[in-house]
Amino acid sequence: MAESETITAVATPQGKSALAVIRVSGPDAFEITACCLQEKILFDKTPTRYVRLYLAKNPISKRTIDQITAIKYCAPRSFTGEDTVEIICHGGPLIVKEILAALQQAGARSAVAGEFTRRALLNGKIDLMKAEAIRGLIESTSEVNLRCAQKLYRGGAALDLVQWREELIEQLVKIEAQIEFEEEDNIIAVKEDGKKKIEALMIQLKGDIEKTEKIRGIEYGLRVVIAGPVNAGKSTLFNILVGHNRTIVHKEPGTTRDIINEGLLIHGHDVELIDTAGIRDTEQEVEREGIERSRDAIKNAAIIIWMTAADERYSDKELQEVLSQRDKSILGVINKIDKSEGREKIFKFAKAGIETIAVSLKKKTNVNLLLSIIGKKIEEIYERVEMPHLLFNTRHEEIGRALFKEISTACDEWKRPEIAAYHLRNGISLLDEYFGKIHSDEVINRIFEGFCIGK
Ligand SMILES: Nc1nc2c(ncn2[C@@H]2O[C@H](COP(=O)(O)OP(=O)(O)OP(=O)(O)O)[C@@H](O)[C@H]2O)c(=O)[nH]1
Ligand SMILES: [Mg+2]
Repeated sequence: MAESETITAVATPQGKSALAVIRVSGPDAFEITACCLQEKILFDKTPTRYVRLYLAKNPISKRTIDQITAIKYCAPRSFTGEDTVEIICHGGPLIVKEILAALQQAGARSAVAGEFTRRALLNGKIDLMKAEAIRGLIESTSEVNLRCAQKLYRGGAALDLVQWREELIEQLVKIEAQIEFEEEDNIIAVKEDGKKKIEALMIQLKGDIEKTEKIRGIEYGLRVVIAGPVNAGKSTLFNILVGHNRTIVHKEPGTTRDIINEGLLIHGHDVELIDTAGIRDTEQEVEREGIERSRDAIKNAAIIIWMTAADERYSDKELQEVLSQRDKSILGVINKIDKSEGREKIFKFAKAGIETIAVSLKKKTNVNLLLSIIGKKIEEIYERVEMPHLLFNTRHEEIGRALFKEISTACDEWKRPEIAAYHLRNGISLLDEYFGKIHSDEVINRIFEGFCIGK
């Protein structure tokens, strides 16, 4: 479907930069751009994909705006599939504004968010999955999301899912044949065999749904929680890690009463660092609420840094509390060794199999070692993150869950062919939806609403 309007927008971020890229796309892209160049004839004669210097001007006042380079791409060999010009100008916001105004005065319309990619989709230059991948590449603020978007961009699961679709169709055909004809023993055997194949797909899908859930858990950064008894030095460590005095440190036990979090990069990885209220028995209502929140944070953590003071007595109860979180990555930190050696604690923690380090945050003893161990633990978790094979974003997840439901119901109802066939058919439609073979405007709008203008 060809668009009649020619659109324009800056494709690089707003603000000052060395260079900026302005796109013009649509049937009149060449003519409109030519009107905005001092060297109109030269531009007209220049072959496509050939880079040349020009002076951009306002088509009405004729005033020169900037020295630019412009490249023509002829339809359909452009990103949008339309005639397109890419103008590279100096990245001053006023220059960009003036060139855009000139292009608009010459007849282009300002593009809306995602309009270039939407045109690429409508012109068959990319499919829905590629459009989603592009959005993911631009939008990802976390490493795991970027990895998903890159996988999708490279073709992701397409091949697997095409095979899945074929498998579902094959089973559907067999079931439908069964409905038409008399039941015979050998048909029943084929049917049971088919059910096993579908069940194998279910297992794959379930694995992928679980992987996606894990990724969601670290999407906004791996949760690293600093927890432990009161007055152990938790907030002191939090401030060291975030690099400023974000939270109050005080000798009074029970200083931190709430959850305090801050996003940061550790060894290049996104981390959500959380300081918590010290855990102790207390009658104080506010503090008790704070401790509840600490326990919730511990439950949702990927890494627990358990801080405890060397000069406070070892308690079995404390160690049990730490051990109850064994499924997490735990680092025991015995702090304040400037005050006491804390041998018993170090011994008991290490004996219980908890990686333990003795430090003094005050005297800076072993602090660098502590930081590198925390970094290593974060890296270990990121390395262990398994990428999904099929589901790379929330739209895929929704479809994946619905598909799982349909095919598992089909398996449950395998002995009632009409019902099983109905659910298999639904499953095939869901796969078509996944590929974008069938899509509503709503789905397309959802994909494009997250795009920036100029993409
Ligand atoms: N001697 C000594 N004091 C320390 C050390 N680390 C922290 N402190 C002090 O211990 C006190 C408590 O530190 P915080 O960081 O507030 O401890 P916290 O674990 O956050 O305490 P709550 O928020 O009350 O649970 C402060 O006075 C710190 O200066 C250390 O290595 N040695
Ligand atoms: Mg504190």
